[in-house]
Amino acid sequence: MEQFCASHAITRDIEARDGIEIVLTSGTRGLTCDEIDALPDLRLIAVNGVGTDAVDLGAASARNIAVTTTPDVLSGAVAELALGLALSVRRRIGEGERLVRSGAWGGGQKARLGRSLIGARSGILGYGRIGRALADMLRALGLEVLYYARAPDQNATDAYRANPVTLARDCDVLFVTLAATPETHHIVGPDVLDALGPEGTLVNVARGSVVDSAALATALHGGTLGAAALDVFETEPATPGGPEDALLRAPNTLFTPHIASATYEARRAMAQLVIANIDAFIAGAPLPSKVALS
Ligand code: 8YV
Repeated sequence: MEQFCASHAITRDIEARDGIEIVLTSGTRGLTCDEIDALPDLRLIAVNGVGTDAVDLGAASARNIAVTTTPDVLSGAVAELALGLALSVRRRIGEGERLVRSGAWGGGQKARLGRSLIGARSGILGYGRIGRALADMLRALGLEVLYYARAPDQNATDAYRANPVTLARDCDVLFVTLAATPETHHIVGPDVLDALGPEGTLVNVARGSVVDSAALATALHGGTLGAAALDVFETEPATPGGPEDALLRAPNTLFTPHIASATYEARRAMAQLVIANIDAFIAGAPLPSKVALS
């Protein structure tokens, strides 16, 4: 395994031990190369989530360890949070709520003006299961939907844009729903934010690493980007005074603490799918939602 591990320190709370065949982990917790290395009998990594970016897939594949996730069952929950974030940040619902609670109801009408979502052009960066579930919701609200993916989807009714900058230029609200991979790291950088512009809104429910948060903070503070709503951050948890501080202090923002799949309904279905995968593994049956590893 040596060639795959960046370091050989066991960085988190898994100690080397024999006999462990199955690890159940979350999408954000994952399992590092060192941890995989420390578990010589490991045969299955069951992820309670869809993100595999925190799992060292190379190390898993090299050891022929199966990896499963919980696709589909959380798509609606994640998509609806993205929709809620877009509506809330554009209509300034969070700011309005704070005005009422602080007793500053009469803060002036101009201060309360927002931008409508209905009638806006939406762009979806990443047209997988979650992106397509969101597209269905946006279309149902009468919004025009554009999307970017590595290749056009032949079954899509939505209009394709060949790169993220063109997508951002042609939409008012850019939703980020793509998987975090080395290729998508900082895919939303200064060029995409510039293209989205001072009236544009960015919504990220994917992973923090796909957005260059320093560039995002600069764009928001400088007014070259209209607004941003984030459920995910490059450093989680994001805390005042921490690495995301400039972002947390930026105007026209709305933040949630990585809760996109956190509904009773989605989490119950995710748990059932995780258990179905583990049961199938124990029974020696095909795994219901196995990740294809190269
Ligand atoms: C969860 C996620 O926060 O699906 C993912 O990859 O990030 C989220 O759904 C997490 O995995 C819950 O365990």
